[in-house]
Formats: sequence, structure tokens, C-alpha cells
Amino acid sequence: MGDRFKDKSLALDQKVPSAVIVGVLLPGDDAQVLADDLDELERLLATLGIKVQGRVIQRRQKLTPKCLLGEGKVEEIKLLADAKGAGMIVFDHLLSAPQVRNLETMTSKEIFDRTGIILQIFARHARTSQAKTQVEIAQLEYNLPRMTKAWTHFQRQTGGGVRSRGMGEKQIEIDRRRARDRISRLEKQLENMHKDRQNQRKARLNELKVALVGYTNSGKTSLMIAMTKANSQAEDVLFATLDSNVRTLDPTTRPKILMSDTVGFIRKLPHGLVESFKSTLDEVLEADLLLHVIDVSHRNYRLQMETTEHVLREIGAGDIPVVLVFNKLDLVEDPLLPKILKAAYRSSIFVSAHSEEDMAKLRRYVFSYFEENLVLATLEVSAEDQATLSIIYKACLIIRSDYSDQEKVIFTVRATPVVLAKLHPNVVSMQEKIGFTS
Ligand SMILES: Nc1nc2c(ncn2[C@@H]2O[C@H](COP(=O)(O)OP(=O)(O)OP(=O)(O)O)[C@@H](O)[C@H]2O)c(=O)[nH]1
Ligand SMILES: [Mg+2]
Repeated sequence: MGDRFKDKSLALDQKVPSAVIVGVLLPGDDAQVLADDLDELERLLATLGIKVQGRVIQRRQKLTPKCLLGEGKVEEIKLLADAKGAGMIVFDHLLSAPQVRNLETMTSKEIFDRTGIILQIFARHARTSQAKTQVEIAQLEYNLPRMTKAWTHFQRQTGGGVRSRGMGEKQIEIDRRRARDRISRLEKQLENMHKDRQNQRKARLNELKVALVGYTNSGKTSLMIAMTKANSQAEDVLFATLDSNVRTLDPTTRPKILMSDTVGFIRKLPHGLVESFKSTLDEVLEADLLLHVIDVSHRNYRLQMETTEHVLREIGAGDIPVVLVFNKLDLVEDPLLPKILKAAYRSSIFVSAHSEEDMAKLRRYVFSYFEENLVLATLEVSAEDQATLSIIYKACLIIRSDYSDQEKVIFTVRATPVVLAKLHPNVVSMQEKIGFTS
């Protein structure tokens, strides 16, 4: 299959390193929020190696279906892009396929919107086959209505030579059909991968799960590395992590505590994209505890917090217990901020991923959170019952074991209610939830 329609963003692979970015301010919009969104768009572009040479903000009463803005304004943006030598114009606003076509005809520049840029970043950073498949589906769906444009781009690339002769609307129709077929095939593959993962997760029932969630660049991967000393790497680019990584917090604890790192959330992440990343976020849905990581040194940390909370609710994770981890404390100048936030959010902790001491504190916090939720129980197991013994060794914190009887073993353990329910026939006595004291 040709790549020409798979990826509208062909221009990004050519040497077109600069862009002009455009934001629209509608009645009721906050100018500061738009300015921050454009800063973020600039960082998104930097992640792709594209330099922003100019920025245009326009106030409008409403958007036009033809080219979003007025034609005079579009001409002005084109002149700015010409003057700056920018080959691309990137809109912070979602553009329809006809708008892209019209804008392109009017300006002779490559036209992108925020979604197109995010998709491109996702494509670069997807590592596992699951993430790659999800990104390809999202790209195909995004490009499908824009295929005419990608096609004309292709024609330009090939100089209208032999290959493009006789390939008009009909060819585009064929390409579209192929793209749709490919989407259905990929969706089937994804479903199978999804099933495999579910089976893997079943095997992990005996473990406690913590998921790191939060806005992109808040420091999730850094915290994961610092807390598990695993060797994945933190990168100062947006969306460094697209697949959730799972690691054990400390291999010696029973039950084991698994920690997973997840894809970063972002404002204006198109709904369809969140959907297509659902299986990446499955780790979140299955977590016993969420650590919501916030870059507290960021001017917009509150907005970023809200975005994350919103997405969590949207994916159905609204009921999972959350601890707020205010990160990058080393960059905060106001010494009162932690106090103020602590008063507002009781379940919160303040750390710097760069401080070993803080990381030890956060680990202890997670351990004791779970310990507080473990139930003390006495179990009696036949010495022959290897299956049950193996569950106990894997899933319980064994406080005492008594092998004095040849036929049976008596354990005093702490375990989660789920595990004790599974061991129900062996439970002799059980204490209600106990506080952990040490
Ligand atoms: N000064 C300081 N920098 C930090 C801290 N934590 C993370 N960083 C930096 O912030 C940047 C982003 O960190 P990551 O851990 O990649 O962030 P992330 O949340 O995993 O980002 P995505 O995977 O893109 O969602 C990196 O340059 C880190 O070195 C911190 O506590 N203090
Ligand atoms: Mg990350």
C-alpha cells in the first residue's frame, strides 16, 4: 500500500523546518489561555524539530466555513509566512478538510491543525505494536476526508509525471476504499492484542496496581524511573511516553506492587484520539490507586490538573482513589505554595523527582497506603494444596506461618479483600480493615 495517503503530514519529512502559528479568539475566550495554548503548540512543533517564526492571534465573532478566518486575514498570514520563509501554517483550531484545501490554495503553504501535529508526534513515539496500530488507525481516520489534498500533494511531489497520469478522482476513490479496508483490518488486530493483554492482566490479579497519570511533561516517567530505578529514559519532549510501562515498585513486597507509567494528557486532545488510545489507558482503569502527577512549577498547573481530571472521568476512572503528587518542587519559588495546596488537597504529597529523599518518601507513602487497606486474616491450608499455597506466597503479606501440624499449615497474613475472597474456603478468621502501625 502506498504511503502517500497514510500520512497527510508528508511535508514534515521534507526539510521544512519553520512555521507560522495561528490562534483564534472567539467571544468569551480567555486571551491568556489562548496564549498558553499557542506556547504549547510551539512546544509540540519543537518536538517535531519545527521552528515557529511567527504567531498570529485573531479576534473574531465567528469562524467561516470556507477558510476559518476572513480572506484578508488569510492573505496577511501568507505574507507573514513569506517574509519569515515559513513553509507551514499551523492552526491551533481544528480544520475541516475543505478548509485545509481552501487555505492551501489561497496561501500555497502546507496547512496543519493541532490534531495533525499531535498525530505526527504520536506516530514518532509509538513503540509497541499496539501503540503503532492505534496511531495508524487514528491517522487513517484523520486523513480519510483530507485524502484529496494528500493526493494533490503527491502529484506535486512526483511532478505530475507518468505515475500521476490517468489517476484522478477514481484513483482517490480507490485509495479511500483501501484506507477503509486497512482500518478494519487494523481494528481486528487491535482487538486481538487487547484480548492478549487482558489475559496477561488476569494473571496479575494477585498484585496491587498503581498508575501514574497526569498532564504531558509533568514528570511521570521521571518519577517512575526514580521510584523503580528502571532504565527507561525521561525526555524533555511532549508525549515521550505513549505506551504504558509496568514495573514492580519493590520486588520483595507481598503482595507485589506494580507501577505503570501512562501517556500524558493534553488540552484539546481530540476525543477520537483519546478513544483510540483507550487500551493504553486500560492500565489506568485497572489501577487500585492513581498517582496524579502535576508539574506544580508550571504557570497553568491548575488547568492541567482539571484537564487530567476531566479525561479520567471521561474514560470511566472517576471512582479510583487518587493521590495528587505535586512534582518539580525544586523549581517552585514560592515557599508558601505547598502549604496552601496541602490545605486545599488533603490527599497530596510534594516532591521533586530529582530528590532521592522525596522519592523514598513517595515510595513509603504508596506502601503505607496499601498496607492500610490490607485485611488481617488467619488461613488454614492443607499441606498438599500446592495451588492455594502458591497464591498465599504470591499475594499475601505473611506475618506468621505454622507448619507444626503435618497435614495443614496455618498462616497469619495481610491481604487485599479481593485475594481473601478468592481464598474464602481457607479463611478461619478475618479482622476488619486495620490501620498500619510501624
Ligand atoms: N527540575 C525538575 N525537572 C523535572 C522533575 N521531574 C521531571 N522533570 C523534567 O521534566 C521533563 C519531563 O519529564 P517526564 O518524566 O518525561 O514527563 P512525563 O510526564 O513522563 O511526560 P510525557 O511522557 O510526555 O507525558 C524532563 O525533562 C524531566 O527531566 C522535577 O522534579 N524537577
Ligand atoms: Mg512519560
